[in-house]
Amino acid sequence: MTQDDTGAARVPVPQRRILATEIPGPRSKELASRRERAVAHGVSSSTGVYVDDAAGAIVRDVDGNCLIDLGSGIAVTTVGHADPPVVQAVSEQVARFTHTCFMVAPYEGYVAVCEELAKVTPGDHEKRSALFNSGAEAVENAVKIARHATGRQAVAVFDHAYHGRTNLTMALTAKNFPYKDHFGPFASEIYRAPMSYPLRDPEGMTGEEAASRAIDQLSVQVGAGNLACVLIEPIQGEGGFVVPAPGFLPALASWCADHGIVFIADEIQTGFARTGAWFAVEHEGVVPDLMTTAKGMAGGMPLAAVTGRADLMDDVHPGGLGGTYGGNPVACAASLAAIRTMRELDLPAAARRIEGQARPRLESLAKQHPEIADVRGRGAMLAIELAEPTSLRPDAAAAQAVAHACHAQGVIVLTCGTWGNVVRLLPPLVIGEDLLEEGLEVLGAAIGDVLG
Ligand code: PLZ
Repeated sequence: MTQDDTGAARVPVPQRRILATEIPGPRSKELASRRERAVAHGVSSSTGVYVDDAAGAIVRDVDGNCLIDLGSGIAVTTVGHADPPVVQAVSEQVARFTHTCFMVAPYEGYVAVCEELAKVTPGDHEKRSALFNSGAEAVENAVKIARHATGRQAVAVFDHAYHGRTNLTMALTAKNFPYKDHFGPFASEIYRAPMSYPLRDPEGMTGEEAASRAIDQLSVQVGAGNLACVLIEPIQGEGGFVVPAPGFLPALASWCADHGIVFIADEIQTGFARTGAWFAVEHEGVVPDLMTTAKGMAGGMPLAAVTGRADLMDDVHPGGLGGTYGGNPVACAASLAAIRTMRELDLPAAARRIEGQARPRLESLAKQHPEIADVRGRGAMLAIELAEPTSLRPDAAAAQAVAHACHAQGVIVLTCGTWGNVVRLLPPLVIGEDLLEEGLEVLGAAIGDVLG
């Protein structure tokens, strides 16, 4: 038991759902009204609760409500909130030093994280890594590296893609609102190709056929010889948990290899055990030239990386990559502890167990409700897409209503999708079976209330 700021004993966060007040409760509402006058309104929050503390798969709010977290802060707390080894590693590192800047006075933690990245990412070729603070920054740097190494400028991305909110990554992101609206002009030399989206593609279209459609468009409209890289999320995150048809990714990767195009997998949301493998490309046997990672890699501390073929990475001149905070020592310590937890608890297997428990529940809900047009995802990255049954017209209002009903009952779920009509689950991989069951029951009841 630790002490709070008044010196009173603090109760450990229980691993169960507790509804102490209505949600959001009075203290959360008070903070929401302070926020109105202090925080830019362009920054929004999907739940109305303000957090007091969190552990494992439970977030406790300032009113004492304990919410089951099926969102992990958008796929970040993969090892659970306040994972004890992460807490210990961070505490020790904070006491030793918090910052020197790796570009000024380097330290072991940065090197050790890059060594781990070489081990856990697919392919046994020689690799290098560079560390950054956010996913968007990693994506920006992957594009810089691909352009430098190929001497080409064009970048291919896909429909429904999400790669970040900075200027280059806004251009790479597909969806206008809320990410890009009135924020232009955008970076040039970005070309968008059709994604494999089994629910909405012509019936029976294979992954290879979807890849040919994309490759043909890029060949005709851009020219393979102008492309520095093809950048793709192996399972799309913000765009709606779109899982491409089998064969799509390998066909794209082999076209890239044939034409000297750098194949970049954006594993920022899918990476680090989330989908039941260390990385989602492994399900398709694809070894990317470069990979971007962030989110789950550091147990909640901000850390991101570009990892890839040594010849491409080392093409960049010394001093060409960097940033004040990239690979911060506290974030590196957290990452080493989080990766250790993933190994020790075999979290890829835990993600597969979560799928085994949750997918049948979601599928049986889909049988009861024809508005659930699709159940998809892999491992602990699962979603339902809500649409009008025959036309497949997206139903964003229903997805929002389901999410709100869950929040009110103390379960955090998130929405996503180009049309905002997808409800997604991203639980911490350490979630207990009972807690997940309870979260799924609440979700099922919310769906029943909203869809009737
Ligand atoms: N690439 C695949 O999922 C971040 C964004 C939430 P940053 N996804 C959550 C929001 O609305 O801002 C993401 C991602 C993929 C890149 C990013 C960007 O990562 O750490 O948010 O910059």
